[in-house]
Amino acid sequence: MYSPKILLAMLALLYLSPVTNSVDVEAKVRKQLEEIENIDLVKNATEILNWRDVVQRKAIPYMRDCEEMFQAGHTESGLYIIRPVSTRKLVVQCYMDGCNGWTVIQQNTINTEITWSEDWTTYKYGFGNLEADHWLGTEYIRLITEQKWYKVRINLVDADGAHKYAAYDSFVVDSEENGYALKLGTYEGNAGDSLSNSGLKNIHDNMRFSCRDHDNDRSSLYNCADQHGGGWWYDNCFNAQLNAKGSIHWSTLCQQNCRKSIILLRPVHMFCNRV
Ligand SMILES: *[C@@H]1O[C@H](CO)[C@@H](O)[C@H](O)[C@H]1NC(C)=O
Ligand SMILES: [Ca+2]
Repeated sequence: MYSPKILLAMLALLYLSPVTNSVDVEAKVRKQLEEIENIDLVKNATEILNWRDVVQRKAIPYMRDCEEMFQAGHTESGLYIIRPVSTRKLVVQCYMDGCNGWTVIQQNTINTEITWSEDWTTYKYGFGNLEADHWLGTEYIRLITEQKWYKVRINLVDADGAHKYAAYDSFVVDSEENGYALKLGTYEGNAGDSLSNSGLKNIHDNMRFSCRDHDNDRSSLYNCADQHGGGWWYDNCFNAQLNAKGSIHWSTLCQQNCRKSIILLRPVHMFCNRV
């Protein structure tokens, strides 16, 4: 799973800690890494900021999301191992903004190397590079949103390079039996509401997820995912579609030409204790 080089680098780092038996250490590192569900989406595991804590079984790995990581004192953005309720360990990209810890569930850029044209199972368990363009996995997103009341923030860079956002004060992904249907709260932001505005032709709120081998959309003529690529909560077909190669669309902001999107989650409860 890892190039020997990376394993060696990890071992070298571990030796800095007070552990003695090298055979034990190597076995321990391998075992701990194998317990991480989506470790294949990480190119260099030594960049996981809390991996050493995880290997040494400190309390940190049992954080449920990036907000809990932040509250535990991890204020640096980057990769972290978390453990949402009802799943094994998971690596996620955390964006720590000095006040909150946001869990990144998607990133796409206009020059992306990934095709986004994946099947249901690949969307379910995630793909891409967690440090760059990726989909965390529809199942993992569902598991995270089941734990607490989350809000979502979609950061967009428009065609002119301006940074805009759309936020919804609640975000839930339904069960797989219900097609991972999207449930959104109230919109707020400056990118416009392209997901739940009933004035637009397509509404993504309450839609089920579709991709090339699962047509859950509201077009009776064809599979929107075949026509437009990627996987999304397609209607008939879309006013927003962030999961496509070379085409990041948010109809109230950009016409298939946004430069970048990032989708982030955090629990709604928190207060900012910034000093
Ligand atoms: C992996 O990441 C670590 C920490 O950033 C770095 O020191 C190391 O050189 C990287 N290894 C490889 C093989 O890229
Ligand atoms: Ca259809």
